[in-house]
Amino acid sequence: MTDSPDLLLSDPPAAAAAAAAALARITGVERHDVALVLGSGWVPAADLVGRTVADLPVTDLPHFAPPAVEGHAGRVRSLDADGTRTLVFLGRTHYYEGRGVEAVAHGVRTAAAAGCRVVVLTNGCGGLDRSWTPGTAVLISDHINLTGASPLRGARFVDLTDLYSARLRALCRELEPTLPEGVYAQFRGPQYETPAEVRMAGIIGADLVGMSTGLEAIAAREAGLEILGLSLVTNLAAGLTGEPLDHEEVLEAGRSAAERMGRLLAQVVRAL
Ligand code: 8IG
Repeated sequence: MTDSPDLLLSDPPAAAAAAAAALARITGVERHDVALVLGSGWVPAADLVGRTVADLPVTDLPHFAPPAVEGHAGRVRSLDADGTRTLVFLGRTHYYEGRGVEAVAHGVRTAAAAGCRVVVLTNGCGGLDRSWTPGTAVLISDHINLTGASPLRGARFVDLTDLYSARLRALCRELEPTLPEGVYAQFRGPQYETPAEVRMAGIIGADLVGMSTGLEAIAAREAGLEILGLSLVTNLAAGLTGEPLDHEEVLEAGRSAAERMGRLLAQVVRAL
């Protein structure tokens, strides 16, 4: 296969195929079953999901960028979760990094090219429901894409009904009946919202505000993956507490929730 630094822009599926081929070669794992994308607060949970078969910097795979954010580790792991071959991205490329939608979608496209049928997209985000204290996990029921961008090119009229699989959400609620559900609004970032933007998000139907996941979910649907979205509320959205938002607080909420989130993901991967 031809490959060049420009392939990600000229032919994203070919770039994903190249990355999947490198993944198979480096890990010795020919195909994977499930992919996990671990966002803010979820990275430490990876250790609890399964036995590590291989662990590499994501930049060892073609067309992946190094991580830009503290708390996003920039590694890829192949895990064996009682026989389920699990591809874990510890960290992701965000739209606000300015590398384009192709870089944002490259992980889920690589997962699909590696054989995955399901992707679990996780994130840390702000919550609009005051009862969701930092550390609350929420199932994503739907999203509102406020980035103005799309990972799709040309006249690709992809259906987004049931984008966040009702089957997988029901399965999660069987494992953890108290898991609430919410609509995730993706802002472009990297700044957090103003209090007025948070009020707007609530009025238009959002329960969660973040800077990832939506664009990845669209690309994952196009690639034929079944999608589970899980948010970790690391902070009440701006303006709801009277206090400013602090990235360090966000990281701490993740560290303290890691074990619960890891157990949840371990159960989910085994139940798929
Ligand atoms: I962690 O309050 C985290 N990520 N947009 N707003 C947005 N993204 C976030 C937030 C938040 N917290």
